Amino acid sequence: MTDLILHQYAASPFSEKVRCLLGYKQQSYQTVQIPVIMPKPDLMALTGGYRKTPVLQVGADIYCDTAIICSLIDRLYPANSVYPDAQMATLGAATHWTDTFLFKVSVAVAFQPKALAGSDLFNDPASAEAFMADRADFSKGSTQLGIDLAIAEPHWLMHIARLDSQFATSNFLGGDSPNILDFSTYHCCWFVYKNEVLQSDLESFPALAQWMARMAALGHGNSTSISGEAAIEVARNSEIIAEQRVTRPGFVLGDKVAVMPIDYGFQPTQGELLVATQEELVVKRMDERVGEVAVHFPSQGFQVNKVI
Ligand SMILES: N[C@@H](CCC(=O)N[C@@H](CS)C(=O)NCC(=O)O)C(=O)O
Repeated sequence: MTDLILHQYAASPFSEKVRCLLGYKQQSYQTVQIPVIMPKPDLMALTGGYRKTPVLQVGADIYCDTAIICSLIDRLYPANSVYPDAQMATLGAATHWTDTFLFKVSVAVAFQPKALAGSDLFNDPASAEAFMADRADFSKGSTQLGIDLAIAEPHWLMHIARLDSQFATSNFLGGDSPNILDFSTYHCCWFVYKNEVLQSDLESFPALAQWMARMAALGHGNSTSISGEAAIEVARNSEIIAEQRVTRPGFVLGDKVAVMPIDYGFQPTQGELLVATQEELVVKRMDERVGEVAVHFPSQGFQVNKVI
């Protein structure tokens, strides 16, 4: 059995995407509850800089971004694949739009003034202030995470109405069973409609509400909580499983590189290039608490630059 450790927090929509996929695959895994805001010292020891949530750990291999996390889970547990071979380009495009543009729109809708009344975080002024300051730092240098509610809301309602129409004739976006687009779409809808203040808005979209209930019924699999320190111990006692392979023009194995997202969260991970292929980037790095780890990123949505 492969021991998966999901570094996550309960309110994180992208963590919900992964928890639901693990539920669909009926898997057991461990979780580390990471802080919602910086500092995240145990996570930083593992990733070397990448700070988004969630991160999946398999021994000394650390997977950043749900695009690569979900494809790894599907590869490890291939029954009921959510990546049908014949639709890889379509799904790659659609999930990227959903996890970037639709997610940004969902953040604006979920954090609209009337919704904040229903949020524990925003009911405590000190926590709200710390959260806002952290997220301002997180998105520094990027325009990709913020959008005005006045612009976001019509885009949200348009897509929600289209989804509602489609679910009137189909159980899942994938047809009779879910594909990866169901999971990407679900975490955005969950983020908005888990707030009681916004739940009544779903009454106008009954087929969407039923699909959300079907997705929720997949569950989260079986998870056991462990400490960040225990996860670090696992990494320290494991060998890297990533196999070296550099096919990207202009790069060679062992190049000193920095990898970071292209949209927001410009906190780079630096190390030696271990893998650079069409689909994946892997950096090998050394940390005094963790030992040697391989940090994996999807090529889509990330940039790799040489460090002189
Ligand atoms: N493209 C990333 C997006 C992840 C993301 O934006 N996660 C949010 C939380 S759901 C985040 O990192 N927020 C800042 C934080 O948790 O520190 C993915 O698919 O994993």
